[in-house]
Order: sequence, then C-alpha cells, then structure tokens
Amino acid sequence: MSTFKENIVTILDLDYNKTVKDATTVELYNAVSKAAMKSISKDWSWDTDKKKVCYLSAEFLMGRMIYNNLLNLGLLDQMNELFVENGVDFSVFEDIEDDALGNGGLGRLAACFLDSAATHNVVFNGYGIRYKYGIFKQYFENGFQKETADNWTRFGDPWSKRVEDDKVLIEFKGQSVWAVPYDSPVIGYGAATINTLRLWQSEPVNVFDFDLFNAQKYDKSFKEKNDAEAITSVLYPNDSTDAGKKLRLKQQYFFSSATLQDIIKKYKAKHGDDFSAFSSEYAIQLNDTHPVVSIPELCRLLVENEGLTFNKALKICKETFAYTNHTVLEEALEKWSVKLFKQVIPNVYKYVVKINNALIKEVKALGVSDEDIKNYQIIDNPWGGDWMVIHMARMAVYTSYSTNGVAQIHTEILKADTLNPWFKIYPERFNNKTNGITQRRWLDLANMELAGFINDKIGNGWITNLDELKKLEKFADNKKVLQKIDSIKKQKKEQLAAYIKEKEGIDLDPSFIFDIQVKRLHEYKRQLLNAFSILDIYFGLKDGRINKDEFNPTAFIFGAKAAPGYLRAKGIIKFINEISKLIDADPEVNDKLKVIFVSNYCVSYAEKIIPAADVSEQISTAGTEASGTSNMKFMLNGAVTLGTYDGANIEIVEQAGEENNYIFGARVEEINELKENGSYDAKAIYNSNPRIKKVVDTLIDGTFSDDGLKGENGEGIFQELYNSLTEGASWHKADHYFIFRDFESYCDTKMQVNKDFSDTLAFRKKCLMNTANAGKFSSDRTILDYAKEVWHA
Ligand code: F58
Repeated sequence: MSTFKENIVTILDLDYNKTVKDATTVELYNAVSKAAMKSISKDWSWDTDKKKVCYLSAEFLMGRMIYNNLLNLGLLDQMNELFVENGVDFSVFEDIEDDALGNGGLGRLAACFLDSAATHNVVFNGYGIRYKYGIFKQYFENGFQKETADNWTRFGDPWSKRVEDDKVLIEFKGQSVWAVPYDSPVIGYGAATINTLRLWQSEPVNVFDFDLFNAQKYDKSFKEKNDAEAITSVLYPNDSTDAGKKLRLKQQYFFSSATLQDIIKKYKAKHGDDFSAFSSEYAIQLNDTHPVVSIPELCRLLVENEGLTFNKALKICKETFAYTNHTVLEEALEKWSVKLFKQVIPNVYKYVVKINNALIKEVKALGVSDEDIKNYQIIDNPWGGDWMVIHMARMAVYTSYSTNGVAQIHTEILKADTLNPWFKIYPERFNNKTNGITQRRWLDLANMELAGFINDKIGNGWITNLDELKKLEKFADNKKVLQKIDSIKKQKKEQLAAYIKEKEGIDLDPSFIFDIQVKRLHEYKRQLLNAFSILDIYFGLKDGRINKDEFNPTAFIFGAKAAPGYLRAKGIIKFINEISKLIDADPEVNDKLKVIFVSNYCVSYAEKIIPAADVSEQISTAGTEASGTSNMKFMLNGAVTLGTYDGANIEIVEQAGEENNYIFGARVEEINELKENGSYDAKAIYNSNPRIKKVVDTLIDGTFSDDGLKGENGEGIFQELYNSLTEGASWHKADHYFIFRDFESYCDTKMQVNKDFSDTLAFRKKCLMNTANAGKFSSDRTILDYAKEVWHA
C-alpha cells in the first residue's frame, strides 16, 4: 500500500501534472487534503450501533482544518518530511484556509466539542448550514471597521464531499428548496473515531424557467434559483428589517427540518415504522435557540409523515431534545413574531400551538396559578396588545429533558432569574456543563514550543487527559523551568510581533507586556472599560501620577469584530484606534505604551495571539458573560487572568488560585442590588471622580474625532457613547454595564499586574500555575460530562 507521502505525490501528478517543488500552494493544499481524505475513506461512515448524538448549531467555527486533521491522523510528521525534502515551508497553508462559518464562542465551542467527542469515541455528529459567505472579513479604514464578503470556498473545499443521495426537500409557504448535504470528517486524535459534520446547502428545485428565459425575462427566469440560494448565502443576515428576519427564520427552519428528515430516514432504515426506540437511539442537542424550531418540526414530521398521534410525538420530543443556553442577555433570547412565523412556516405553527396548549394543561396540573401562566406561555404577548411572539427558550425548556448553562454562575443565574419559573416546576431538568476547549488545537498545535517542553517534563498524556498538567505544579519553584517558560513566552511574543508586522504593518516590541483582549465586540464585554483604563495610564504617565521609570512598557492588543449593524460597537473600535494614534504620536509615552487593534480577528489569528499573552483581559460586567472560552485558552497557554467574577473566570480562579490571577470589580450580587434598588448613579460618579471624568470627556472634548461616524439618532458616535454612559438612552439607564463602578478597582489591579511583572520568575510562576490547573477546562471533560449525564451515550 502506498504511503501518505506517496499519495500526495501521485495526486499532484494526476490532478495537476506537477511535483511538490513546482506545485502552487493551492494545488499542494488540495493534494495533501485529498490524500488525507483517501487515508480515512474506509473508516469513515455513519454506521454504528451506539447511541448517536446530533449537535444542531447555526455555527461551526472550525478554524483551519488541515493541520488539525493531520495532527489527529498522525500524518503531520510525514507531511513535514515531504516538505523539508522539497524545500516547502511547513506553514505554507496559512494563507489558504481560514474559518468562516461562525462568529464567536458559541460556534467555536461546537468545533471544540466535535474534536473532543471524536477523540473520546462519542458518536457525535454536527449539523448546520453551509453558508456561502461566512462571517465577513474585517479591515480598518481611518480607524473604522469595514466589511467585505468572505468567499471561503475560493480555494476549493477538499475536506467535504457532497452527498447527492441524501438531499431532502424543505417546504416553506410558497417555496420549496432542496437541502443538499456536504459532509466533512471529524477525526479524533489518533483517528480514534471519525464522526461527521454535515452542513446543508440550499438549492433550487428548478434551476431556471425556460419559458421566461425565452421571453427574455432573464431576471425572472432565475428567480427561483436566486431565492433558493439566498437561504444559505450568508451567516447572520442583517435582521433589522422584516425581510432579514424572515431570511433568518428560513435558515433556522431549513437546517432543522433537513437534519430531522435525515435522522428519521436513518432511524427508519434500522427500525422501520416503530418509533419506540427513537430517543434511546438519538439525542439531539440544541445549541442555543437557533435550532429550536426543530421541536415543532419533529412533532409535525412524526404526526404527518409517520402517522403518530400528537401525544406520542410530543413524548418523543421531550425524551430526545436537550437544550443549551448561552446567554442571559434579554436581547439575545429569541422571540419570533407569530405573524412572521405564520407567513414562513404556517404548517409548523400549528404544532407550536399544540405544544403551547399541552404546556398550559401541564403547568396548570402542576399547580401554577392562572396569574403565573403568563411566565410559561410559549405563545405570548409580552408587550401587550396583539403583538404575539413565540418564546424559543421556553419551548426548548418545556419540550426537552435537559436545560444547561455553560458555567456554574451562569446556570445559577438561569435557575434563579432568567428561567426561574421553569426551574421551579422542573428542577430536575436543569444542570450545568461548564464549557471547555480542545487542548489539541489550543496547545499542541498553537504552541508547539510549550507543548514540547511539557512533554519533556511530564510526558504527553495531557493530550488526551488534560488533568495530567497538574504534574507541572512540582516545578512551580524550579528556577530553570520558570526561566524556560519565560523564554518560550518571549519566543511566542516575537512570532506574534513578526506576524503583526506582516499583517498590519505595525511594529510591536516583544519586550513589552502583552495585555490582550480578544472576543466579539459588545458593550457587556467592556472593551470600552479597557480603553478608558489605557487613557488613564496615558494621562498618569504624562502628569507624573504614574512613575515612568517604574512602569513596565505594555502593549494593549485588541481583536474583535462588531456586528455590522451595531453602531456603538463600531464606535468603540474607532475610539480604540484613535487612542492608538494619539499614543503613537506622543514621544513622551510611546516608548511605554502601545495600542494595537488587529484586523480580522479569527481562529487562525487567535492561535497566534493567545500563546503570546502575558495578561488575559476578561472584564465583562459580573453576571453577563455566560462562560467565555478564550479565558480558558489563555490560561492553558500560561497567561494570568485580569478579570471580573463572571462566567468561567470564577472557576478558573478557583482552579489556579486567586493569588495567581487578578480579580477586580463588583460581584454579581452587588450588580443585582444596584439594579434592583435603582441606587446606581453613574452621573454622580462621573462628576465626582476626576480620573473618570477626564477619560470619558475625551469622547467629546476634542481629544478625538469620530470623523463623522453617526450614532442611532444622528449624533456623532462618540457623543452617543458619551450620552449612553452619562445620561442613558430610551432603553437603558446611564452606564448600563457599570463601567464607572468598576473603573478604579480595574485600574488599580492593572497597575498591580504591571508592578508584579517586574519580578519575572514570580510572574512566570503564576503563569505556570495557570497552565498546570487548566485540566478542568478541556472540552474532553465537558463532552464526557454531557455524554454521561445528559445523553447517556
Ligand atoms: C457565547 N455566545 C457566550 N453567541 O457569549 C460565551 O459566554 C460562551 O462562552 C459561548 O457562547 C459558548 O458557550 C455566543 O457566542 C453568539 O455568537 C450569538 C449568536 C447569535 C447572534 C448573537 C451572538
């Protein structure tokens, strides 16, 4: 049998008539991927007698697949050998493939779960949408975010195969389309198990109307095709209009229905028409509310196509579905307008009504009063009048057997607050599954230097059992080990600096502290608080409040995309870029401070940024970040957390020790109290605290210009940000995310980090303690907990 290396050479010859030396990067990429696909073709199938978990998610943020797949297949070394023999650089594929089909933590979590489940032999298949254009590519123009479409398949898509035989018909009111699956293998480490990621693409039933075309009505003749393709054309279409909302609902229904039809077909092939074993054969995990329309759709399919009674169908749903909540923010808890829902999928709406009726009967029988029923109704009019909506989270909790949050504190908030009425009647359904990350991508691949060093010290058992890292603790006072950890960090910082120079054209001194905040741009994540603290340091250095000689030079690095319609978030990006400019231009401080907003932050960028961090910024208002997962990646790579008691930060500190991290700010109890008793007076803090006033006033005193970027009401965006902090807006009070409350304790803590950095080995000891205690945050642990406690798989 020919080897992997030989296969690459053969494919290059057959497909392109080229050798490794003269092939282009794209040709090489396709040949390597194809050879790897060939090597698994016999072991990759859907067939298994085990319980199957189907993970339905609107996003799968996979990142670059090639290195990870080769690592897991154990083929990375062979590829490297071949490349060395032919003078090809190992990182040649960096410009080829990038991540597209997701947006943030929720999508990346799905990808980490795929990796962990396949590694630990859990049959776990992902189902989602094959968007033509994924998340936009971001660049900056005069400090403003600009977006361009990302045609991610432009280099081909060698890791997927189209499965024509499994296409299914999806019917909307007045429109039918094909859902055509594209399957990618999900290869466990050591090729333990090969699962599947199945992404559906929308295609027309009739490609074009010949009669219309002959009548020279060209646009019309292609209308059906265009309308069909629109459904899977973009990730998160702008949904500020009705048309956008409609498209989004169509996407949700499209992939939900396609997936369920697929599951039913596979089930029937084994069990015929007897559905009694359905829920013991399949578990369907709903990743947030985006696939929750699956619930009425499964009811519909079982009743209308399979002849079950509604009650039987409902029972199967309750025993099959499980739901994960990823947010407590009111605006992110999806509610669909009944009117819109009926316009798009009236046949499914009928089952929402039936589920709602069953729910009312059931909760009444449980003793819920007529008055309290409104807290449960799936179909409801929360704003009064006849504006009826469907609460997707309520439907999910009612019609499933498990509801989980993604970190301890988040689950507690769900139980005590967001979903409290439900917890009261179904306490047994609620459980916590703290998120995790895969160490194979986030340490073994992203930080080969540290991974190699760890292997030398404690062996490589951690690759599939992250708790093994605990063995590093015994080196916590070993000077040589700490020096080595310091030198690896420096190496990663140098690599990042070189990359930033290449990508952004910006010089970054690797001897600076790297203080990093990378995540979606959102007010609750408080990038603005970070920006204000930098200004505070800037002014402090200028007026002597901060001793310049004692201050360790620091680079503040940001990476974030703002949703295209989220004006304030875009204003914050502009503000940070303005601060960067101000500092660069000031010779009094520019040898001490640097601010960099990297463009187009994505998984591949994260793989370079995170290993280079000294400080991980996790500064959301307590009670707002469900979990966070970048916090875990930073911890694993030996950065200290500068954070609030929020999300998984709490568990990180619990594991690694408060003395090895930097916690500041109000706890969730305090925030709740301030909210409830209405005593928070942001304006008063602003007026009485000159440091706060000084940094906030830069928004309006001419220090910076927003260069005409407008806010919602037509005022300049910096003015709008200023107003939101000091006056509030129609929908929130002043300083909704308590920036002023936490400002001083944040700045003080940041200065403490800066001071502690002077003692290099003491600082690196903290870093080592973080790495050593990251075991809990492996997605292997998360997946095995789900498998045992939720899926019984
Ligand atoms: C994230 N949610 C949470 N949502 O914010 C984060 O705390 C958590 O760690 C992560 O999920 C995984 O559990 C998230 O990424 C989105 O991206 C939404 C998708 C739909 C549009 C609005 C953003």
